Amino acid sequence: MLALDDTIAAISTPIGEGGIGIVRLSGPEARTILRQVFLPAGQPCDFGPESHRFYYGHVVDTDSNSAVDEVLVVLMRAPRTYTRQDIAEIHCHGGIVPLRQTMELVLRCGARLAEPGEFTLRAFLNGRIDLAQAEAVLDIVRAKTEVGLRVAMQQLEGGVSSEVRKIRSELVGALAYVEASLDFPEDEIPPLDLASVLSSAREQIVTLLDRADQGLVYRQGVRTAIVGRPNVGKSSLLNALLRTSRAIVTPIPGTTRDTLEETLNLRGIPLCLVDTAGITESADFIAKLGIERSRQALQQADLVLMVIDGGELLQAEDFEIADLLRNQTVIVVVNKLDLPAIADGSRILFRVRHVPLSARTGEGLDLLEDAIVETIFSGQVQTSDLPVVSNPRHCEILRRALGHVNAAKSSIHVAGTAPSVLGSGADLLAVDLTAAVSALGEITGETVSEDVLDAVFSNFCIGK
Ligand SMILES: Nc1nc2c(ncn2[C@@H]2O[C@H](COP(=O)(O)OP(=O)(O)OP(=O)(O)O)[C@@H](O)[C@H]2O)c(=O)[nH]1
Ligand SMILES: [Mg+2]
Repeated sequence: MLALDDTIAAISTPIGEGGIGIVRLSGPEARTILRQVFLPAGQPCDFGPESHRFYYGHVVDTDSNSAVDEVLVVLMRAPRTYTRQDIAEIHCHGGIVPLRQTMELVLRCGARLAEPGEFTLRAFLNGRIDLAQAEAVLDIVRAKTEVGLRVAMQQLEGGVSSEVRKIRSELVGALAYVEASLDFPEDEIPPLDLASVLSSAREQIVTLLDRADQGLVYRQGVRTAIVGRPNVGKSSLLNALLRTSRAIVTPIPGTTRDTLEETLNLRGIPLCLVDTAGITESADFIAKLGIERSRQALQQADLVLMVIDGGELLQAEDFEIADLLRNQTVIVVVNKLDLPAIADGSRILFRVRHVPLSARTGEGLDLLEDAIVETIFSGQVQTSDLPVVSNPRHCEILRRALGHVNAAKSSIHVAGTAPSVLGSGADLLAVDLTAAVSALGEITGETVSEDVLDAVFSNFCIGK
């Protein structure tokens, strides 16, 4: 997959019926293959083709001499292309059959079926984008909200990469200094305040990691389970939050039998809301299966909205459910605020936040939304103009790099900082700095193994 000298091809639009469907080629033979399968309308001899210009005509199967589809094609000559190679695109009518046939033709003419993400991989291997930027491409495709998209765009434009590169280059400077002191102990080396370089690197990494909590939320969303005993208004709450009548609501306990998921864009945060079957002891066989799913949803949730009925006395089941939530991030929703208040909601999960509301009238819903946003961000205000790390792979690397920087810091105490006194600890210092520098390089892809590349690009779809 790391080879660049063959020509890859893929259907780059989703499979199914669409307005158009695009077969894309990248590689040295893209132009030749395009000329083989495409017959331009009008004066065929004119078909250079000129770069970055659309031509109208037909894809023709030369074996059977039959037209496969009426198309527009464009050839983009390297290097002004997505992959920095020659790229050809054939814009077919968006049906499965013409796309398949066109694909078969280009494969017959010598193209190879592209692996998932291989176009973007080529963009990376050819140095057009770094690895973090390549990953941002996928995040853009998958962005669930506008804020998620903005975070991904910043990453694509190199925001995250440039922060990481800055830290890395400071550490490279420190490493060069330590190595010079080791290699040429006699020489006069301009002094460098290693301790402050390391402190500054540490601080910058910590800041990136702090902001990453938000980045992860915007990229991955928050799984939010709505739980409670039957009939307290869980499905009504789901509907109220979604502002549609998505789930069935009835006065009969046990209405919801299975978990039900919907995505909600809550002020830019993608919430995956899961409505669950009311948890109760008295249940028939089918209901028990549903309740088992409720328990699973509860365990998998990042955030739990526990609903209680404010219009009734608290029941043993409420307390049993509360018991299940001890290690979870929870907001207690005291529902049915429109009815005379009877439940003493404060008696349940008293350390967590309680929000009284009425799912029926909508009163208090905005306060719940505030509470959700504040809980997710632990009360921190969002800063959206700074580049935000939003990729778990990057977070893991930053944590690793932080470990190496911390280790280097403690080696300074052994080694001292002046070149003349950089004693036995200097070797250690060099090892830790090298590890930190190399780790940070994995984010941008300067130092990265084939396995990591495989892992990153296998998440892409074919044709991207
Ligand atoms: N007065 C009032 N009634 C409500 C409110 N929210 C829900 N209800 C009523 O409570 C009953 C149960 O509502 P659901 O939303 O189906 O409750 P649930 O928790 O999903 O119930 P199960 O699916 O059976 O576990 C229905 O009759 C709703 O109309 C509210 O805020 N005020
Ligand atoms: Mg329900």
